[in-house]
Amino acid sequence: MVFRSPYPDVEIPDVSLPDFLFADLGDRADRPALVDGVSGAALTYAELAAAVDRVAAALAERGIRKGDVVGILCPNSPRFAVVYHGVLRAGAVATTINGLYTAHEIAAQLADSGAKLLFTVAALLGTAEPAAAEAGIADVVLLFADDTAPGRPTVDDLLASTAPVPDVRIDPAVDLAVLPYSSGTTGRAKGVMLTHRNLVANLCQTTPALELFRAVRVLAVLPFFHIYGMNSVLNHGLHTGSTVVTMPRFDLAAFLGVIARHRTERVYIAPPVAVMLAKHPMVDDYDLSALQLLFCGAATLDEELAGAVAERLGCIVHQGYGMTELSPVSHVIPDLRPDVPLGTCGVPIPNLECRLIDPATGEDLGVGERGELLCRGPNVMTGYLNNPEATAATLDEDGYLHTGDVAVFDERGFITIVDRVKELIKYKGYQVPPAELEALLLTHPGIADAAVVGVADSEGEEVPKAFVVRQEGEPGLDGRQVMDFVAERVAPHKKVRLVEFLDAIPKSASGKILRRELRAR
Ligand code: 4UV
Repeated sequence: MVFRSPYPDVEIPDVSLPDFLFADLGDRADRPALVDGVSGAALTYAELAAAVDRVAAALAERGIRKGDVVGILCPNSPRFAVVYHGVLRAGAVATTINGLYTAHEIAAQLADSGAKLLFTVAALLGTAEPAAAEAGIADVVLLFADDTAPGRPTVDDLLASTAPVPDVRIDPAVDLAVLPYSSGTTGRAKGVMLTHRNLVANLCQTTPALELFRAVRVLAVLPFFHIYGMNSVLNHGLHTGSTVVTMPRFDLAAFLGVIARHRTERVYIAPPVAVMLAKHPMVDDYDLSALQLLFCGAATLDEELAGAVAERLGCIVHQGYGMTELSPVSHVIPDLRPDVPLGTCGVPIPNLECRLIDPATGEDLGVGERGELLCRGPNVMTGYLNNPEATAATLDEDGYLHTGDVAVFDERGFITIVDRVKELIKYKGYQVPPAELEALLLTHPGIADAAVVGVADSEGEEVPKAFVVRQEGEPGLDGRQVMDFVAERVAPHKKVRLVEFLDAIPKSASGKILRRELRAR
């Protein structure tokens, strides 16, 4: 059975993302497109479009050509958007990197994607510089001039370029726009190949269900390096003529202060923020009356929690479901429908076909049955970069993307995510690929074997737990040592937070870790 959207299909223009957003500014030219939530500095749509052209021209001058990959390792700011769209306007491909990554993690993404230039900020040079050196990148450009890094090329230099905007022809259905990294259903993080059409399609597909999202002030605290912050917050905000108010990182007091000061009507979050909004006393100290809709995605949102937040803040709380490989949205709760169970992720977006299958037999399932969610549509990635095996394991011959999530459709077509059949762990909405941690643990001389799975901690939060088999003759290795070993080598969200020692890791006859068995312990 194929599940479809209650909305009719939408038309997807055959244009590049920068053309889609900036070719015809109409009456929005003089409206603020981006505001720095901290400093208050603003950029109008016309200023943004002009700056994007300058960056594209300067990148071409620096030798960046169509199809080249450019790394962006920066916290959210209006300049992030200028650089990101400048890269795309030049016909290049943006690979966006988590600012909390270690130098080695950054280098791995830069090298795997084949990046030729890296944008960063002075505060991240400590990891960016060794990473760029490891990946063989000589061209590192700072977003802002900084006294601590004098003499470095900056975006100001790029904006001063008088070169012509490069005349690149972008074929939206073929040419890549971005390469965010995701581990997908299995293994290490891989470059997710998203074309201009994928991103434009998802903006068009989410518009009918999110009519209220037009011309409002939108808070962008979710990081732009992740597809949710990048396409659903930044690009969707620009597409709807809204003002996108940026925050470089999450801090509860600053977050509440920005909502109050900038009177943002739409705020996008992941579930851990919902917990704070429901429980933290500080929330009462701020005037959050402008807030109309709190949109939550990236991990399961508890229905009761959603209700508590809605009641406390007096706003609508809605959920969506997405995945990097889906550009990223496939399901949203329509914003004109407040009478829906808050625990659901809403309905399929237009132009999308969904199926549920029994993961063991591949048999199609119907309403009320639990099955793996499959999606097909114009927002589905073209594949994983240089990885045909992983692509074939995720995208089937009929073009359906196998999400690795187990879902149920109700009679009204609303979907609830109930489980996962993939390895992926989500810590506070961020991806933790178990394969990466397992490979790292095996490099410890005291560890003979290891497996990492997601388990619920005492607060109900999913956390990475390592099952470890000690090397013979290493009886002294304890859990703290294992956690410290990992913590020194990975970004904070990937830390192992629980450790249990076993005599052997349970595995199938073919040597696959029996994760279900470990999770059930
Ligand atoms: O690849 P990724 O890190 O991507 C995301 C994207 C989430 C988005 C983006 C835009 C939206 O508007 C929105 O509502 C959500 O997180 O991780 C994908 C996996 O995260 C889990 C699920 O396991 C995906 O395969 N996940 C994402 N959203 C939900 C979720 C959800 N609402 N409920 C349960 N799990």
